Amino acid sequence: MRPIYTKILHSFSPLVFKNQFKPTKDIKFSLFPQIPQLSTSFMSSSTVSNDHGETKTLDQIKNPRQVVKKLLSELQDEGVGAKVRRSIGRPELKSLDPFLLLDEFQVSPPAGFPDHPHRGFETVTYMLEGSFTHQDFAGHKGTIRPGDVQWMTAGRGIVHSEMPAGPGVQKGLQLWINLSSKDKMIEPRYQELQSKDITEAEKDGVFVRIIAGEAFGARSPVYTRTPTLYMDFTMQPGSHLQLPIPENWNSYAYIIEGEGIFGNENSDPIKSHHCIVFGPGDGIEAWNKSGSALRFALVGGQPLNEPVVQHGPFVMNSKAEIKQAMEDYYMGKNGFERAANWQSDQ
Ligand code: FJE
Ligand code: FE
Repeated sequence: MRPIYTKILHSFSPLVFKNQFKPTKDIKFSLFPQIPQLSTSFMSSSTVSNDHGETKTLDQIKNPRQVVKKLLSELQDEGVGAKVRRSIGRPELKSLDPFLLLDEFQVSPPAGFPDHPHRGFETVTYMLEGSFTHQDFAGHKGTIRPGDVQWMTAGRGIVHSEMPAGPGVQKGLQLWINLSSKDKMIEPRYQELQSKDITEAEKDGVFVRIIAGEAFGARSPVYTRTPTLYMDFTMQPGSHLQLPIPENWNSYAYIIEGEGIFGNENSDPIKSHHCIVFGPGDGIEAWNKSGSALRFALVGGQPLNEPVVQHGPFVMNSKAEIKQAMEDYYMGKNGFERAANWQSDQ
């Protein structure tokens, strides 16, 4: 292996975005294979009925999770001319098993994330403002707009571009979720949800968009191969939230707008662009004691507890598998056949 590849991929240099090979069109993958959803029996909510047949959901949180880490994400360069506020994936928060990276991106043309590979994990892109077009080496192409989600399981290999679809600044969140060793080499798969298809629910001044998992008795159709919950909460002033999260999962919140109190009612409010990591417990509690709306993403996932060896956009379990991934990418093998000669047209 030529050492230059190591440097290129490791430094996330723009050179990783230039693929030298020519296209072939021989790999097909189904965009929406039917995979049964995981059971939701972990939820500690229970439903009670009274004599009049009315039902009420109880969120039984006995041990609320406390904030164990708070990180302000500052703008840094990424991709080609793009800016991201990275929280997970920074030296201070190298990873939060199963999460590998969390970027709040803001990108204006001509900046973006041109042709680059992925192997061994999933990327979840959630648009906040503006729109982004993605194109991959198997001919899949689409544009996501505010409130839309693209849940991409890279599996054994994807090469794609992710670029702004309109003028001006386009904003969103991109989360990288690790795949377990048994799933790293699965066929790539996309789950795309338009904003109108995202399940929404409301309770006592707390509005939620359910990207993955279950809240307030409603659930998302997204299949999460690594068990994950992903919510976009908007809390009105004066509202209070309790949400169960399975005890052994890791969880964090990323504040998008406004300020909120998390974990302990008497703690200081946390403002936008902060990522907070929750400690152990059976759920989270949040309060909006400010005069304006609070919006945050709440994410939880079951840790994989496996070795993580990352080389830029390749995340595997060992150095040998990383070496293999780089060889496969540069030689156009084992899932990267279509990388040969492919170039996006954006
Ligand atoms: C990248 C590998 C990548 N943050 N936020 C190497 F996959 C990426 C990359 C992104 C990215 C894309 C979007 Cl749409 C949003 C992101 C990293 O594509 F930047 C490097 N250097
Ligand atoms: Fe990507």
